[in-house]
Amino acid sequence: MTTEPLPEFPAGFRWGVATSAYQIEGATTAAGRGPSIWDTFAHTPGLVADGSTGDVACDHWHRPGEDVALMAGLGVSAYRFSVAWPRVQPGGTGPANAAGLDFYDRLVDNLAAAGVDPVATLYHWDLPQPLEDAGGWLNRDTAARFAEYADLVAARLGDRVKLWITLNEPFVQMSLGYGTGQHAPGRTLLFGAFPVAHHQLLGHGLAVAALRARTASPVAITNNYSPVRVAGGTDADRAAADAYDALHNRLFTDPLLGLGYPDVPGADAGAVRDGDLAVIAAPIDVLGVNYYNPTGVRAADADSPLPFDLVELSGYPRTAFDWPVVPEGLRELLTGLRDRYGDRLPPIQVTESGCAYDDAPDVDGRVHDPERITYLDGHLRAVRAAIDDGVDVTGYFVWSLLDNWEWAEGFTKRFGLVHVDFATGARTPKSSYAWFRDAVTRPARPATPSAE
Ligand code: GBH
Repeated sequence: MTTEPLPEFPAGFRWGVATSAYQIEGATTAAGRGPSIWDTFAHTPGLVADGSTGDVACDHWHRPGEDVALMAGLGVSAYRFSVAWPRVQPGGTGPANAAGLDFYDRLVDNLAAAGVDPVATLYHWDLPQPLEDAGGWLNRDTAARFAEYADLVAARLGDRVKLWITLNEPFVQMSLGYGTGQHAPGRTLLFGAFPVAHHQLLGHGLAVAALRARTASPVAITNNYSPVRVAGGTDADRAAADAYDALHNRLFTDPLLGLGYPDVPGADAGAVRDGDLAVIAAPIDVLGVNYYNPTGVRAADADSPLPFDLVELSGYPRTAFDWPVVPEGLRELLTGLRDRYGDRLPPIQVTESGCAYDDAPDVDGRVHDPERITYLDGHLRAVRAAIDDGVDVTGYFVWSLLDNWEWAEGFTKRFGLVHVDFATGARTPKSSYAWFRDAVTRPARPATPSAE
């Protein structure tokens, strides 16, 4: 697969790959780790597509050296990983479990030795189960617990982490975790899940303060965004699209940037106390943006429990997840954020972008994934175009370094630049790995697009 050389990116642009703890680590009882809501969810029969769990996952806990070497071989300047809260506080409260933190301490040093900046996400959905038993993110107390946990991690990893990300995709934690129940903890509260949004944001704001006291490194939050396309021509369709846009794209970002909550059902449910909005609007240095695809929205049927209907966008290629491939949606998203928030918007890093395909080794043991190369090429051009539009985008992380445990889809969806044989743990770089290596080493090295 050959593509034209990518346009150059600004000097200092951060090229990275991303993973998350429960999706790759395995070793779920090692070094004193406690259970998380995802252990509970995955071990409940019928909730994960292939009945699998993250008990072993990519066995990264036993292979950190091999995985750092894969990153060094890629030439990326950064690695976004997440710290597992139940490794640091097995019961969700109390002093740090030093053995759990040791792992990340070594990882951070190994990354630095390989010339890769550690970017740490503090929460990628693996809430300690004891906190869920006390109400989870529906309980205001969880916000304070999260800030204490952030303090423990920062006390140990401090300035060696080059960018701190408090939460990953609080929208998905709220909507799939507590709204529809497709993710852990499997609650089905629909719009009754709004307190989960507020308590995560409050936890974020309190964690920002805790991090500022421990580190001079920049602090961020990662949200997922989806440009909304109106499907249908009626006023009701447009109103439904606006409602979905407020819920998906503004519910977290408006209050983070000092604008308070948009008008979303449930957002007046009494969770918000005096002073909370100021805590939530604590300045951040970077906005992390995860993008997968736009969403088509039209007015809901009369009997629908939701005020909108999501419709499949036609006319686009699709990934193995059936998500449409729309690279121009990323440019639209980035310029749209700038247009919506103007001077309030901090610099952006695209903290996840990637795709799932049914990648398998060929007879020679090589893994060819030309669709992923096309996908990444298109999305990187979209980022470059947004930079030309004047949007301050300072990094791009591929989701993911490794094929991994894809939540409710188990092992059935492969997002990696590196193929993983889940029976043996064997890693095989795909052709997209070689392509991305050549992309990230520009412009320091002349472009030699790989033809693999
Ligand atoms: C991220 O979430 C997660 O951070 C990461 O852990 C995960 O592995 C990765 O993405 C891949 O899934 O069917 O058109 O309605 C992604 C959040 C929410 C993005 C659902 C796509 C559905 C698209 N996703 N959304 S559609």
